[in-house]
Amino acid sequence: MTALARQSQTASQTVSEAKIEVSGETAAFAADVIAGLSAMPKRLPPKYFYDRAGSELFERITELPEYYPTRCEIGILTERAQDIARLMPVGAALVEFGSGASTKTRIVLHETKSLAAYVPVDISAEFLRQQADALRREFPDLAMLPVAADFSKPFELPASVHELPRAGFFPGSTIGNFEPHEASAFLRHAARVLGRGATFIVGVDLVKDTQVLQHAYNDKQRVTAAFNLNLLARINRELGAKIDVATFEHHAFFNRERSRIEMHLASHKRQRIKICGECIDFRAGETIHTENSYKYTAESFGALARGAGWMPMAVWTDPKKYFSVHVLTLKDEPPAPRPRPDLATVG
Ligand code: SAH
Ligand code: AVI
Repeated sequence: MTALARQSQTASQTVSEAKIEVSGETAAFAADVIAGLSAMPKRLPPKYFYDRAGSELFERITELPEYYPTRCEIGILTERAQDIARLMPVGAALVEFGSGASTKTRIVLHETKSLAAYVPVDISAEFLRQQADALRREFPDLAMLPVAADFSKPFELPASVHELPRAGFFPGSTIGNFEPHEASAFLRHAARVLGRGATFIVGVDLVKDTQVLQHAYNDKQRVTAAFNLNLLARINRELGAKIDVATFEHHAFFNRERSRIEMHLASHKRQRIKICGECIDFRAGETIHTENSYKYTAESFGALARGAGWMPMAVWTDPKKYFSVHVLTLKDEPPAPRPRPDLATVG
C-alpha cells in the first residue's frame, strides 16, 4: 500500500465525516422543501432524491431493461478503456462528480494503473462511505479520498491531492439534470476544481425516439416511480411530516420543445400537508416538478462545453447512438467564477 493510500484511510474519514455532521443540513433541506413547495409551480431540487434509500433505488434503476443509459455508457467506456487510460496524466487524482456506486469508474481504475488517487464526490454521504470502503478493499494501492459534498457549490478537495495533476469524470448524464445554463456554470466550476491542463470525461444522454425515452422513465416494475416518491418519504423521515405518499403519483414524459424528460409527483386529490409547521395546499392533480433530464445532441453538448471554456477532443457513442461520452480538455486558465453559486434547481 502506498503512503498516500495509507494516509487516505484516515484523511477521507475526516473529510467525509466533517461534511456529514454539519448540523445545518436538515435545516437547509427544510428551507429548500418549504421554498420549493410554496413556489408556483411547485418544485423540489433533484439532489434530494439521494439519501441512502434513493441511492439504492437509483442502482436498481440502472439495472432495468428500459433504462438504456447505464448499459450504453458501460459499453462505450469498456471499448474505450485503453484510450481513457492514455488520457490520464501519470500520478493524477481522478475526481468524480456524483460517483454513486462507482460502477463505471471501476472500468477506468482497472485499466489505468498510473493513478495516485480517486476522489469520489457525492451528496449521498452514507452510501458514499460504504462504496469507498468497498473500493479500498478492491484497490488497496490507490488512495481513496471520498468527499461528501454538493458538487454544484464550492467544495474543498483533500489536501493530499492539491499538488497532483487532476482528471475529471462525470458519467451517467447527471449533467442533464441541470438546466443548460446551470450545466454551463457547472462546467466552469469543474474547470476551477480540476485546473489547467485537465482532461474531463463527461457522459451525456442523447436525443432519440420519444418512446424509448419515455419507457426509460416509466419502467414496468415502477422502480422509477418509487425513486420519485422516495422524495416525499424522505420529507416524512427527516422533517417529521405525515404526507400520505399513496396520494401522490409518478408522472414522467418527454418535453420535446425543451428536449428534456420531466418528472413530477401529482396529487390525486385536493389536500393540505404540513411540513415544519408550514401548511402547503394542493389542488387535485397539481404536481411537484422534481427532475429534468435534458437530452443533447453530440454537437449541442460540444458547443455548451466550448462556451464554458473546455476544448472538445473526442466524442464516442454506442452503435445505436443512444448515449455519448465526451473528452474535454482545459488548455487555458480556468474561467473566473460568476455570481451563481447554487446550481441545483429544476424549472
Ligand atoms: N455516476 C453514477 C451515479 C449517477 S446518479 C453513474 O453514472 O451511475 C447521480 C449521482 O450524483 C448520485 O450518486 C447522487 O447522489 C449524486 N448527486 C446528485 N446531485 C448531487 C449534488 N448536487 N452534489 C453531489 N452529488 C450529487
Ligand atoms: C442521475 N440522472 C442522470 C438520472 C437521469 O436519468 O436523469 C436520474 C434518474 N431519474 C429517473 N431515472 C433516473
